[in-house]
Amino acid sequence: MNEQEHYNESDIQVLEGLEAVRKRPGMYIGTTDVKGLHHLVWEIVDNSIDEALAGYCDNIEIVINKDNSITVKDNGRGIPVGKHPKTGLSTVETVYTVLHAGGKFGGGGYKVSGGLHGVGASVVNALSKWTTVTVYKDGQIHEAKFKNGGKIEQPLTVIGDCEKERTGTTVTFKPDPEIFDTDIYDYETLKVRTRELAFLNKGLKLTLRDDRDEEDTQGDTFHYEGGISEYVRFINQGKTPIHEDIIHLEGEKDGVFFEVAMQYNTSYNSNIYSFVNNINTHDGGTHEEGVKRALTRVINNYARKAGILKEKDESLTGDDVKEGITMIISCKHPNPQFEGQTKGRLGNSEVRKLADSVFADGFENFLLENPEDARLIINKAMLASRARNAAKRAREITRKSEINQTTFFGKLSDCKSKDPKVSEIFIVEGDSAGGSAKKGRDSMTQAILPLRGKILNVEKARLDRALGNEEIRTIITAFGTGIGEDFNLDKLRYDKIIIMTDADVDGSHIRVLLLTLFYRFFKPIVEAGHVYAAQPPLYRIMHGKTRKYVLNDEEKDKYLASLKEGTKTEVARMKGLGEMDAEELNETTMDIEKRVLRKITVEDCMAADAIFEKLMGDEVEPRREFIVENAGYATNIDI
Ligand code: 1YM
Repeated sequence: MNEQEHYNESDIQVLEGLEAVRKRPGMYIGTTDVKGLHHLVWEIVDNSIDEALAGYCDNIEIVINKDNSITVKDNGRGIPVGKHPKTGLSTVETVYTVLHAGGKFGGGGYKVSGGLHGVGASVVNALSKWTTVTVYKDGQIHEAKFKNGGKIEQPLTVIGDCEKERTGTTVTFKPDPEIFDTDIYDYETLKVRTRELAFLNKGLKLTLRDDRDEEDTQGDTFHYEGGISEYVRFINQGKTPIHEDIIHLEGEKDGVFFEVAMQYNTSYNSNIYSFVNNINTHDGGTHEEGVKRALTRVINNYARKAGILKEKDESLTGDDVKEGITMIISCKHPNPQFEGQTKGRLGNSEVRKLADSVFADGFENFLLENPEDARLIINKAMLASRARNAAKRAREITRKSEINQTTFFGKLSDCKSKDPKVSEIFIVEGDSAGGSAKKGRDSMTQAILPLRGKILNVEKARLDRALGNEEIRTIITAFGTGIGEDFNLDKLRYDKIIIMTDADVDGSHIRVLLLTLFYRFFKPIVEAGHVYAAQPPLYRIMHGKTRKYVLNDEEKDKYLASLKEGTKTEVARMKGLGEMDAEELNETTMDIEKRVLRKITVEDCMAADAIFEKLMGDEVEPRREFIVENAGYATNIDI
């Protein structure tokens, strides 16, 4: 009788606990939308992963069943089946019905479950219509069943025998549709995280299968002996690495395990992802800080010692050495402290030192043993540094220009009007065309900025170099918007920015450079539709005393066909802007009434940007060919 009463009491407590979860599911799993639905899977899988981290499990299967219930199966030791001293229930029932029970039972090891929300198996059970737990252990199959939010339907019972060697836990649960907005699982969502878990836990085999799909009988199996190295390789697919080997370093201290894998590619972005106990630390933390600090220090030390970075050169910054890096940082910690609003930051201060020393030692060795790779890595960081400084200079110049405009306008012949709504600027290729344009313009509303082609040669011109270019600096000043952090579209001094270049290779060069410049630094100007290409005529047709300019062959043929025969007709192909006199230029290309402009879109700029990147190679001939073959979009501007 006494025992019966006791059982009832704890039974009531248990039910109250699970009821609390059902009342406020958000507190335990964040949300009850599709995200929360998927969260349930990881709560169960986490228990299997813990078992893998403890060294007893190397195979996990996840199945979406036909009825949108989920089965998770592992080959670990199996949840203990004995009676639990405190609850009087079997351990399996305790783990699945007592809130926060999971963590208290495990002896040592890393507990990944309970990371973000401190929840576990009992929460999944509380939010499920039904749950079945099967344990294979000591030659027997044990089963417990729960229904309606974790009420015990069938206490743990031996339901059969199995081979003595067979051990493991299988859990099937059906999320309660009364709790969740949706009960349909998304295969892709589960796949991405399953793959990630395989990368983060090397050697562990994870299989995901969709039994709703009649054709998918195999599912996807993820198994990476290389762990996070293979994660880096995966992310860098489709990018161009600048060194062959992925750098993979690891170390351990006082039960804290730390590892990092990285490889540089030719892009300008960095992909750095960090994890603690398989949980993504979006906001970084001590593990990330340790690595970044060491990365910057080691590269600078090496570059100085090797004489690549001279005494007069300023040190490379964290941003410089990060350019083009793909890096995965993974830390397994027995007692992680998650900080910040979203608990996405690791706070344990001892990890900073561990991460720093593991990374610094290993990375320095890598550089010493691979001097060729070291040179490529450092060169990349130095180019990033130059680009950063150039952008800074350009910003400073535009700032200064507000103080003393005339000094910084260079060759700009500005218009008299200060009203941006009626003002326009022609960026003109070459001094001679610039001269004609200046004479032929309406000086009230039209500003002329001539560019000298040679200076704008894109050979090896990275944007930092471009920004070191005086004329480009003048462009920035003339626009008045500033650049980078200071950019302000409202300050644009012209309503129309008109690129006026020839339809030849050199003209393409300049266009590609300008469009790239606009795309990277003045995108809002392009988006707002302020950038245009002038369309100088391709032919001049004299018919008796009448003169006619046409933009392309089609127009020429049409015009010629319409002419009266007998009168003398002369067709001249216009070679370039430079050969037109002021009057001609005005009449054909600049006069607001007669000219034809083509609006430049962001897509035009993107295409130019892609070409620009290809142009960065060292060999001249393929580059020249490339321009001639691919600058078609740019020549179209002139059609
Ligand atoms: C499909 C879900 O839960 N596997 C699992 C869970 C446990 C163990 C093994 C386990 C842990 C320990 C000892 C230990 C859990 N046991 C407990 C508790 N798969 C799944 N596999 N023996 C077995 O941590 O010492 C909680 S989870 F608390 F009962 F030990």
